[in-house]
Amino acid sequence: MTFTYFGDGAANQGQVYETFNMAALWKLPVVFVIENNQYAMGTAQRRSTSTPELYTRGAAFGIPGEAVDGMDVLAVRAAGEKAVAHCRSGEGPYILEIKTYRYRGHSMSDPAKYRTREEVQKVRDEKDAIEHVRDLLLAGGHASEDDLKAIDKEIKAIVNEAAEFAKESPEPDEAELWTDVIADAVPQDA
Ligand SMILES: Cc1ncc(C[n+]2csc(CCOP(=O)(O)OP(=O)(O)O)c2C)c(N)n1
Ligand SMILES: [Mg+2]
Repeated sequence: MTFTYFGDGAANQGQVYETFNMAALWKLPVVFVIENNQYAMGTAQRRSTSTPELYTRGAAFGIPGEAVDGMDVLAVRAAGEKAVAHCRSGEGPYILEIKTYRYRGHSMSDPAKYRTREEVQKVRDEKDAIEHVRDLLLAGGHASEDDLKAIDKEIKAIVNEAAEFAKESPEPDEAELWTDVIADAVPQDA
């Protein structure tokens, strides 16, 4: 069972459809997760994409799919479970279009001038995924404000420690280029 992730911009590339074809032909147990954050680098989806319902992109290959509110953790879990059950039953691949939003630019060199601050703020205020799950946890009595603060603190420490470890570690050996790189041929009888 494999999950493969790519963006709305990547979803417009030709090799995605070659991959869909072979994955469907070989009934591979793969969930294609399309993270639709509405921008491909600085290009808004409406400027680049003829059919924006990316979850339907597998139709030509017989691959079912569905769109999911990516800002709703429980909806994502439910859709993920459904997709996994589909793949594990031997029916081949499944597409999940996760509808989300990118708060920051594509990279450090992207000042995000192609959209307004108000647009970004509106999503933060109204749809933020972390705030949503926080509300669910508090409302359901699963955690207190203090519990959540403690988790935040713990996570910040883990991230800081990982960043320090990365900065202090030596450059990896060239031989590491091949570590975990797998490019095996599919057996003839598959
Ligand atoms: C094969 C290939 N073509 C083009 C690029 C240049 N490129 C890098 S990111 C990007 C846009 C990706 O958009 P999306 O998949 O939506 O990712 P996001 O910007 O949301 O992170 C492009 C065209 C690339 N890295 N590889
Ligand atoms: Mg994108």
